[in-house]
Amino acid sequence: MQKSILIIGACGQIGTELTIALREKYGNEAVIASDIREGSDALMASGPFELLDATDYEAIENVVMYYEIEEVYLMAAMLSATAEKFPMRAWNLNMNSLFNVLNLAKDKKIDKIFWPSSIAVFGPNTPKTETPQHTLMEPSTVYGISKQSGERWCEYYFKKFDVDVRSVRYPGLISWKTLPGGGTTDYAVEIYHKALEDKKYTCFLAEGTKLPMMFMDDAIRATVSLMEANPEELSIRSSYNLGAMSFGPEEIASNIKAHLPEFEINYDPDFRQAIADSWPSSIDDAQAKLDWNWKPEFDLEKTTTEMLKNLMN
Ligand code: AKB
Repeated sequence: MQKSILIIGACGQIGTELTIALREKYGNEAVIASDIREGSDALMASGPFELLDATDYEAIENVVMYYEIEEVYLMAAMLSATAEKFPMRAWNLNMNSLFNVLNLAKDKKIDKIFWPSSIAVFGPNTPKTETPQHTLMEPSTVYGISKQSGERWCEYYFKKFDVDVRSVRYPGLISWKTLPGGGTTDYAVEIYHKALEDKKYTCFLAEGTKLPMMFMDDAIRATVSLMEANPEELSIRSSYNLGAMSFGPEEIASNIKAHLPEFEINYDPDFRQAIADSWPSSIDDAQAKLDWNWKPEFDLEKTTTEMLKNLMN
């Protein structure tokens, strides 16, 4: 029998593409999309959908029982910039949703969990370049504190209750199908939209703000590979560092200029600059490479070509 998968937060930036990818792999009926609101027409039409609040344990349990769910991908979260504005709402959403699925697995109602962490787990005292898997963390943002706490709980549930939970620390993600919302790395998506619409973009991060980034196809491939990996091979049950490329806004702008010579970038940094300044500029993902053969396929040039090609259509 085909395994049954639930995606919570299926209508967000990652959830949308993950749902499509998992439906292609396991069949439309095997992948139940859920979110607090409905998503794109393409997502809604492609398979089962449930309106679901990630903080409501009983509602999740009902869906899990009804569809005989084995694996849960918990993609619902409040990201870094919005979380600074609503700290308690961010903490409640990011932590309660995680406890809901960890407890379902502890009670043997589901077998496996994917939960996304982020480069936001690192803080201003962390080594900035080639940030190691194990290092000083001390996150200084609401979102980062919730993600680091989440990592500790994942490892605890794995060790204490044998819960099969797997996680990666996503860098900023660049995609054309769904817009991100409320993140500090969102500029790296907005810039492509504005380049095509207005031929200019005012960036909310300063020139030289180098951050780790990844094209969505790589992020989805990483997620699915980690979930398919042999559990014996996984040495990390908090969350794996994951790298692909690192650049500042001026580098992405000059890449866009190579395709659209009239494009102009300006800088007007806001409160998100302080968040970006607390994060690493590049990531050492040797452990992910070693344990489950992680290898990125998209660099900045390839990403820019894909983004412009798809957004122009
Ligand atoms: C954000 O900017 O908040 C996210 C992240 C790096 O986790 N994209």
